[in-house]
Amino acid sequence: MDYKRILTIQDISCFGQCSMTVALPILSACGVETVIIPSAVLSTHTGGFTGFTFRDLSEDIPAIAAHWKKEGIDFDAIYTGYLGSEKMIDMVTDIFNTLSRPNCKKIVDPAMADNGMLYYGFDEAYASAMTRLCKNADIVLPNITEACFMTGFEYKEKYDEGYVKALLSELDAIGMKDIVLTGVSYDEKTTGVVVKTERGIEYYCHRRLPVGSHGTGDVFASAFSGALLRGKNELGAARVAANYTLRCIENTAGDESHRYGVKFETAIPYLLEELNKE
Ligand code: PXL
Repeated sequence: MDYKRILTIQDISCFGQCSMTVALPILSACGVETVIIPSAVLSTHTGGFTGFTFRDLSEDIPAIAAHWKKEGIDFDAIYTGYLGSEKMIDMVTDIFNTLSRPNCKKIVDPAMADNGMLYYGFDEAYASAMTRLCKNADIVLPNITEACFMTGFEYKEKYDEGYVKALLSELDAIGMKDIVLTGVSYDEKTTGVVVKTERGIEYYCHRRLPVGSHGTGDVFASAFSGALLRGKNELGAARVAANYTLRCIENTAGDESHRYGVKFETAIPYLLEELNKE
């Protein structure tokens, strides 16, 4: 089997089942060599906790990248998530340019907003820096809120296919390449992922559970990146990632003390089943 190497750049939220603590095990389970750059270290993620610590690690990044360049360490894919500062975002563009193997897939999950709002600590300047980074990616994985922040398009809670098509056209117009738009739901019972590639616009629709869970965007993006490196196309990788994310939410539903993340670990055998289908 082809053995691929991916670099993921995102924060370490020490507690909370998101970002790096989710990406590393999921990508490893997918059978890809996973290399990390932590963008920041927090005691917890910023959603629903107060008083968390935050240490920005951007100062350390250029030396890490320079060392790898000297050692000839490079990547088949680079996948970024929560970065935490504009400085860090700009460094990622340099890393894209210096550490990519030929045909390296640059995957950017903007990881900055949800439900119509930017995450704690982010502002318009952060959103524009993230938009610049997304323009340098091969595949972007925004939710509807993030897509709206990047384009200035009006955010709506309820929308139809016409709205989603128009939003995708806006992303296209500002220079995004392949787009995987997550959390696209036209009714109460279903939700899904819209995938826009050279093949056109496709929609993978699945059941919608009546619970919102933290960290599911990171579970989805990690499984998507792993599945892509295992040879799935974008729609296939979106299907694997969406099915796995749904299973993780089901795994966690009903446990009110576990709203900060999803129990993704015990669903890993299911991820592998999905990955090995076809
Ligand atoms: O799951 C996205 C994420 C990652 N990292 C940190 C976050 C969040 C979302 O709130 O706060 C630190």
